[in-house]
Amino acid sequence: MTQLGADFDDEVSDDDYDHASPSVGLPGSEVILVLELKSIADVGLIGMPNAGKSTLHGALSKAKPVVGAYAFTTLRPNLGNVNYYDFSLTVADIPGLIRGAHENRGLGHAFLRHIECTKVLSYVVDLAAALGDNKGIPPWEQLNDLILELEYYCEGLSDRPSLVVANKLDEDGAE
Ligand SMILES: Nc1nc2c(ncn2[C@@H]2O[C@H](COP(=O)(O)OP(=O)(O)OP(=O)(O)O)[C@@H](O)[C@H]2O)c(=O)[nH]1
Ligand SMILES: [Mg+2]
Repeated sequence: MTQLGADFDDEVSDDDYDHASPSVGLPGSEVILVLELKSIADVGLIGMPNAGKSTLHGALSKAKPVVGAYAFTTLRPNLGNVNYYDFSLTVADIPGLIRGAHENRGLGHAFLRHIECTKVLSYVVDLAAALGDNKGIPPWEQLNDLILELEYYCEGLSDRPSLVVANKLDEDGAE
């Protein structure tokens, strides 16, 4: 006979009851894990503020980034998918880098960390930055500075496959 109640007397044997009895378990363990995402996108758009990264990102993907004619419009990385027939890749629009980013200038090195999580580096340089009355940095210096910031942050980071996007080619004198 079991103590499970009269309705079950015929169906539940004493053996069954013994199996269901709780036993003393082993002590549990606890661990705190800090996990870091190692890959956020296939391609990262890297450039000085205002170079046109977000405009390009919006043109390549369905992302709807905020675009503005001032520095630091983008404050955090945005992802978008680029689809071309059966080919698809993820592109990350990374906030603008300035000289000294590795020393936490501008938006700092938080975003250099995001660049580390992309496989291909796409340097977006503004061909119009130093044209006429514009007081920006000439394109070749932009490229040099960007590469240096990556290297200061993490030696060898700029060795990844990369391409250079010469942006704002439509501006007078840019070509
Ligand atoms: N003439 C011209 N202007 C462009 C081109 N691409 C972007 N712009 C303009 O450049 C300005 C900056 O564009 P964004 O796409 O916001 O630049 P960004 O690199 O994302 O800037 P941050 O987010 O601040 O780093 C905007 O006024 C755009 O309209 C281009 O190919 N030609
Ligand atoms: Mg932007």
